[in-house]
Amino acid sequence: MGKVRVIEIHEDVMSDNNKEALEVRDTLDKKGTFLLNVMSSPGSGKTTALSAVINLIKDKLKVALMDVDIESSLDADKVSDLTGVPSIQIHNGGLCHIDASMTKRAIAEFDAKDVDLLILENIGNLVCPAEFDTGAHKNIMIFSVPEGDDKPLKYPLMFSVCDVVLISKMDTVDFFDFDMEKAKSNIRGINKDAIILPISAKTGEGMDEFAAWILDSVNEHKRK
Ligand SMILES: Nc1nc2c(ncn2[C@@H]2O[C@H](COP(=O)(O)OP(=O)(O)O)[C@@H](O)[C@H]2O)c(=O)[nH]1
Ligand SMILES: [Mg+2]
Repeated sequence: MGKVRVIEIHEDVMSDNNKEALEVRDTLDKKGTFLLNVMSSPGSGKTTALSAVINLIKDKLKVALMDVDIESSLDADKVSDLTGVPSIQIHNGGLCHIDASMTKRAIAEFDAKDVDLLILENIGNLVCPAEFDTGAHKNIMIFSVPEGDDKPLKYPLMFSVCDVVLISKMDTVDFFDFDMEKAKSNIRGINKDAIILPISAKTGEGMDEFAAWILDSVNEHKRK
């Protein structure tokens, strides 16, 4: 049997993506649009938390949403119904991530000139989305109380690329063996700069702080 030649394409794919992500950020900077990438495992509460926070900020900012899923437009429809902001659904062909070329094509669907804040609800997955720069200005992730306080130890890359970690479903904390101090120290061990915010879309806990962080980030981006 002849030797099989192995070609490493990972680095090329990544460097092409990184170039494209810089182009996306540059285009959005010129239009004054801030892109926020939101990642988590499926069911952590992205759609619910985003709908709630959009309702707190939509009078102050022009907001639009891009939702990524393998099939259906359930989440994009839900956010649009609950908030009234424009949304589009991206079907990414069954891939476990979205990359900058896909963001670029999706952004072209909006007249982004008139959008202050574009939110990307990424595909539910804690591995692949962390590897691809989407062109976003900030990355946030949500991990929910039922997923367990050791999640950061299992998926360190995702926790390392995020500016904010939201710990969601705080209303369920009494029903799970979730140690908040352990969760925070597990996150801190990977990413000492991340802002950690416990939230509950059900009770409203932490939602004002989440909204304030978004408003500050968008305004800071506009000043640059
Ligand atoms: N108890 C509780 N349930 C929540 C909360 N946020 C979301 N959920 C529920 O968790 C499930 C998944 O939420 P969803 O927003 O669709 O998660 P996504 O897949 O990350 O977008 C739904 O049944 C939500 O009602 C919360 O703060 N508290
Ligand atoms: Mg969702």
